[in-house]
Amino acid sequence: MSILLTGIIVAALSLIVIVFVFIKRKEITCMTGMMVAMALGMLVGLTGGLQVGILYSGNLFFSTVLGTGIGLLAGFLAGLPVSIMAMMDGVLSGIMGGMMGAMLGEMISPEYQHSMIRVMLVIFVGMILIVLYMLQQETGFNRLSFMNKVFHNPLLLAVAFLLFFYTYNRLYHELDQNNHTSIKNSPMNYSMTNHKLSVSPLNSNAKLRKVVIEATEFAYFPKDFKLTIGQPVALIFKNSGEMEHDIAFENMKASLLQQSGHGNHSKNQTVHIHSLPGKTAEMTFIPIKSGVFRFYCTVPGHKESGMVGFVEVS
Ligand SMILES: [Cu+2]
Repeated sequence: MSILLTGIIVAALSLIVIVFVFIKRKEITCMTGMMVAMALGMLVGLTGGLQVGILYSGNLFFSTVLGTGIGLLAGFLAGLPVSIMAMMDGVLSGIMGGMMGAMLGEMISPEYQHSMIRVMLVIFVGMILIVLYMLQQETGFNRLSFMNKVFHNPLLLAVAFLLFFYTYNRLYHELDQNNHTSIKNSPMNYSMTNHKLSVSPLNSNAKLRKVVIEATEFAYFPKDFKLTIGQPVALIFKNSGEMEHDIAFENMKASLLQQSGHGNHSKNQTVHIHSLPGKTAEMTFIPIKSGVFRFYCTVPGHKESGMVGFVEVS
């Protein structure tokens, strides 16, 4: 949902630029047209690519295709009304921006994803304002217009900028609470129902569920499973590989009962288990928040190699 909000802002601002270029296409020089198309293609590609990279993390091919597609389209539409050269400039910049954005979204560690989106949006909005200002100067748009006055009043501009980001941040934070809904759109989700659960009751009276997750080089088995809210779970993390692996659950809230084994640690009710090669570690916790949560290996490069999965808490 928070990604959707950012997407809407990016799409709305891009549309304003494209419509502006289209209306004033006769007065825009080729040089300015190229500059505008390049800026828009690159910015939309980067911001859009970053978001699809995060949304479809684990599938770099899909996010790259989608990211470059978004950037290419924005650059194409901004450049087309002015000249072929501007269009080409826009398309190429869009492809480059989309590719880089998708890679950034794929590689960035989950705790910084939301900050990165916010930083990118600040850059996006700032640059689009400069592009609009440049277009307005170029086309001699009514010099006494409201927009012109706003642009020439730094104080007003700063206040408007701050107000915009304050509102955006508040909205973003609120929507982020329903973060798991965006994960539901992931292409990996379809396999959720097809997989068998390696869960067996340890003691049917105590209602403690035992869940075994095995890690090997760059895969979890099972890679998705279900938990029940309020039911204690003994999560056994078995490392059958030749490297160190861990399992970290993103945004999953749990009350921790006990933890054993080497190197386990937990902060703020998050579940994170670490296990050395050939070793098994265990943690008992009670899931307290429903939703679909992603889990992954935090060892650099492992998530990208396929150590990602989903847990559904209901
Ligand atoms: Cu690993």
